[in-house]
Amino acid sequence: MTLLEKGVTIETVRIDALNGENREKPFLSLNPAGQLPALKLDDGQVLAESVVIAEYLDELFPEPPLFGRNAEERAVTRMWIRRVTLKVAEPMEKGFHFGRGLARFEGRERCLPGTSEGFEALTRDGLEWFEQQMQGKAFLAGDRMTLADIVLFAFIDLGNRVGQPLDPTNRTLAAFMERMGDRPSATTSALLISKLD
Ligand SMILES: N[C@@H](CCC(=O)N[C@@H](CS)C(=O)NCC(=O)O)C(=O)O
Repeated sequence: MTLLEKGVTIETVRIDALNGENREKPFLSLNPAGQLPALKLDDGQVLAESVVIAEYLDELFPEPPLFGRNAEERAVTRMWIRRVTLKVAEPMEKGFHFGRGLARFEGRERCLPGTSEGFEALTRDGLEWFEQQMQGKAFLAGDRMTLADIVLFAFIDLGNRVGQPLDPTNRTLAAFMERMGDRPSATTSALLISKLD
């Protein structure tokens, strides 16, 4: 979505994460954390961590800004990204990896079987908190769409796919999902992903 928002195209290489290609050489020599995405720069350096990659791309291709036009706006964006990461992304991922995704992930990382329900509850609490925070606002940072919204959108979407659906009583977030889902960057990326299946 970051690339599509900016109208930037880059060369892509498909890695079969479902079958664990990302956890083996040669991918591990690019990203020792064994996760996607990774961005190889022209000088051979490799960046990993999706938010870091997005911020790097935002610096290279500043329009439209996904972090902000000044230090204060960028700080506010980073604050929301961190909150989405801590309150939604991390517990959701653990809930998935330690529960429904256990068969896939137990050979890849330390899993804590039997704890997924607790993590799923933490995720629901986090989403409830965002439901309150989003009241009266179009986006997390107010009236400007930022990477924080893309991250929240992507994780709520992931939750819908891995058995942690958004509680429909979170109406403000449901409306946010519709708004974000209507963006050309969202419809196009969904189309691109469906072609990979
Ligand atoms: N903190 C990393 C997390 C990346 C992540 O969870 N990537 C998934 C995307 S499919 C992945 O590689 N999953 C397969 C695996 O962990 O083996 C980031 O934000 O880039």
